[in-house]
Amino acid sequence: MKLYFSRNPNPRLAVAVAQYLDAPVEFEFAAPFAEGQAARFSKLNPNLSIPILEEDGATLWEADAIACRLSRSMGSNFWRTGDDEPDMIRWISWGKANFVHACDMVHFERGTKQRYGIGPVDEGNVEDGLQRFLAAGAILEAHLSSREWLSGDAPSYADFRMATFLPFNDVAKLPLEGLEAISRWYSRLEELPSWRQPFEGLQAPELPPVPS
Ligand SMILES: N[C@@H](CCC(=O)N[C@@H](CS)C(=O)NCC(=O)O)C(=O)O
Repeated sequence: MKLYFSRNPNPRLAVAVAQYLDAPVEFEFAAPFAEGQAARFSKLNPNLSIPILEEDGATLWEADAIACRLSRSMGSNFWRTGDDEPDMIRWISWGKANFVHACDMVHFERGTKQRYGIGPVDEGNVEDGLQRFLAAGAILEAHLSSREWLSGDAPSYADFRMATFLPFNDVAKLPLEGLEAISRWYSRLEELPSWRQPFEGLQAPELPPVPS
């Protein structure tokens, strides 16, 4: 199995999952949007985006699908199975439409666009993202105030997915202050070496810096 990755948020998530599960994947740094790369990567993923998991001549794209695949192949309950699965999927689904989406909106303006010179920060989009972050953050805060992990009593993929953009908060600057349960939960995630340092030992250039 080969996992094509970069240091950006969704590939980082997939690498962290593979490392957490100790899955036997070969990691290959990829830059599918770089000049000259489209022809190769469009055959692996018509969206051109990463992560991509290549296995037995076929490819699987979307970090969530890759996490499910790796968890199954490792016989792990990280992607919950059986009666615990719907609850985990609830948080993945809600997260992508709400909390993660809000983080993505702000990170895209303050992070991705600035790193890659895509255009100036659209303050209207940032404001919209911040409003959504606060609304979703209140729901997440309430849920996490009485528990350590989103689903059950151990980390699941829902925790990793919910936190996709938080390692990039040096540039996104999402207001986590006052969201104490979320901050405690995120500190617990950072205690996991696979989450804190997923790229340890891997060959991958640093992301372009965000100009100050
Ligand atoms: N919905 C996709 C999103 C994938 C995506 O947006 N990937 C971005 C990074 S976050 C990408 O391919 N960027 C090009 C790069 O990192 O070189 C997923 O969850 O896997």
